[in-house]
Amino acid sequence: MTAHDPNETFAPSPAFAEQANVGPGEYERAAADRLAFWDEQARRLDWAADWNEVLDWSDAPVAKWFVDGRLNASYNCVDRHVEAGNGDRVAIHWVGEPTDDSRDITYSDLKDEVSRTANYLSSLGLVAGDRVAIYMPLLPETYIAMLACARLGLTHSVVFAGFSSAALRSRVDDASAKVVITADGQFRRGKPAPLKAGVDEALGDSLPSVDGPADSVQKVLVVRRTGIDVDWQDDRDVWWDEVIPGQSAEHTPEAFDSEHPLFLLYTSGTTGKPKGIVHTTGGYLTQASYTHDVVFDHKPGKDVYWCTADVGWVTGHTYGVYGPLSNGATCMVYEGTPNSPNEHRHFEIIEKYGVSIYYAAPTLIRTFMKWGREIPKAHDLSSIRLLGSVGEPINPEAWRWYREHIGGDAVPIVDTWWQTETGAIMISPLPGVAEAKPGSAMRALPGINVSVVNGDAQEVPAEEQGFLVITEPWPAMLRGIWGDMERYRDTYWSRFAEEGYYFAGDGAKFDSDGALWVLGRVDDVMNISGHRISTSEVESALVGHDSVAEAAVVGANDETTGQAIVAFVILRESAPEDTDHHQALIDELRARVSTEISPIAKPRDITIVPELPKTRSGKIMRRLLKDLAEGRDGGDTSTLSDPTIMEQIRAKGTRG
Ligand code: 6R9
Repeated sequence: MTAHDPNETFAPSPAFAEQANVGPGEYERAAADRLAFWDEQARRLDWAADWNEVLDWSDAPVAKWFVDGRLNASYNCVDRHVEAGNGDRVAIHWVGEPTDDSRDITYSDLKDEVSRTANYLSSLGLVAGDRVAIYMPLLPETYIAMLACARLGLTHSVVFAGFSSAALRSRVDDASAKVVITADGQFRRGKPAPLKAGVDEALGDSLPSVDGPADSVQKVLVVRRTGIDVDWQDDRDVWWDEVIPGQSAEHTPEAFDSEHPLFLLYTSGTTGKPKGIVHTTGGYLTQASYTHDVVFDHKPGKDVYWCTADVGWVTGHTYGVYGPLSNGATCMVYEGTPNSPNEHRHFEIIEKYGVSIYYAAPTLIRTFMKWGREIPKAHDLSSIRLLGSVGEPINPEAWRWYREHIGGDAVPIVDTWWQTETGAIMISPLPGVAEAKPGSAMRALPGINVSVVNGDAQEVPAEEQGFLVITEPWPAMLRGIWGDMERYRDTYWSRFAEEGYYFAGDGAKFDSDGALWVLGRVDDVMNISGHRISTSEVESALVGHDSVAEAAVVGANDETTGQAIVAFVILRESAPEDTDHHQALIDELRARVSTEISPIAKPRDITIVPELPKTRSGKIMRRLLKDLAEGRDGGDTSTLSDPTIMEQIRAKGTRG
């Protein structure tokens, strides 16, 4: 096993740095006058009316950006590219899960389809400010629906199509959505699975969590995707293909106030009532557009850009739809799972379409590692010139593997830290500037101010762990929690109320070179005999072993040490299969953590499991593993991508 130097850096090649959209001067420019910098960035967009003030923070923590400015997000993502003569450029290369199913949609096509859909939605009597729920797999119509809502000032609320009908219902109710847009079904590993049936259940009165039908919903608009049988309510349900194609392709977008709510997105994975994060228009689109440009070094008309996230997640909103389309990007959209029909699917798509920018989550990268390097090796991936990571701390081992086996050992990797709440990327290397360190998100972007502080809001010295805070308001920041401003203040602004810092809920540290390391949620910090050890540190050490594909670590109550470290690991395909070997492997792993971090970090238990409990967006739900490790019955598993996983893990018992 090779131990890597944690200070090893990867500088961009001179050729990359030379052609990069921004250079090192960007930081100073932004720091010299932050608001003037954002004022300039907002001018990337087309505004129908200019703003009178860049930021109004007088009602903190509720910001107003680009006060009194007016714009239309859909016009900015669609029409203006057509007007600029780029109507023939492909906006979306869509690839269905069945291998013979694909569609290319140009910006002109997109303008027509979005206009038709907007005309239909307004014929229903919907007016700006009404909410529309979108419960769809990754179809062209999903993008069209979002952009049609934006065009009319309808606030969309996308609910991940893998969520249960109960989850859909609570989101529909919370937002009093008037329309639900869905599909008859979705393809999942080669087979059609029902989707509309889930909507019927959500809106009806049979769920245990509801009393009576969802009375806010007037229409359910259904895309015919799989052709499976569906139940039908004539007065409520309409087929997309029966009402949209006949609409006029002409639609004049209206400009809305910069602070008009563009979308709600509910955060998943936590207990209790979901939080509807509110994002508005002008500031959000400004930061989405700016960050997509500079972090991904995007070149319109040249790059083929692939953000693999589902639109049910914030990454799918900002870097699947609004950021790239506002910049006239050609986007790859793939409907299915990465191993349908086999593990080659993503690499085949990259090769076929010449994908040049690829943005994925560490969990997917570790899955690729588990499948083995032979799979990407069978493909020509030389079109790739930049890789991105988002969603969790990326362990240095996965970072190196990603660069070596997907990035041809040459391309920059941007490790991007942000949240549903921040709306857009906040911390990331600039790819033409940074000497990136594997595992570090490096530095706050130009125009963004962050700090790492202790419980008393004092900045902590280098190498010491503290809380990640954002010290100044930023354009894409959330404006509240839908219907619960009290909870908004409480969750994010009460911890450092005096200083007015936004509390991100993540632990972080600066190293002695000034690189920022995000160490995971603060509730993921363990306390072992008084020593603070982050779960991701131990996970990283475990995953550094050749036989381990993924690891999840939790702190469980322990009589002697306060907390004890309990680890769950998935082995790589190449690991020895016979279970006699497993005890030896577990001993080896313990020893490894002990030498890599410290004997204090040695896990008390290590269990080899077939899978880990993950949300649909790929975050490991450590809460469930903690329940298991502390002998409690599992909590709510409804947001898991595979609800049976906990049963499978429990069957293994915790031992080691
Ligand atoms: C975009 C997104 C936010 C939480 C965040 C943090 C974790 C995201 C990360 C990262 C370390 C990164 N996170 N990106 N941790 N390095 N590059 O993921 O939004 O689903 O709201 O999650 O994800 O813990 O606080 P969201």
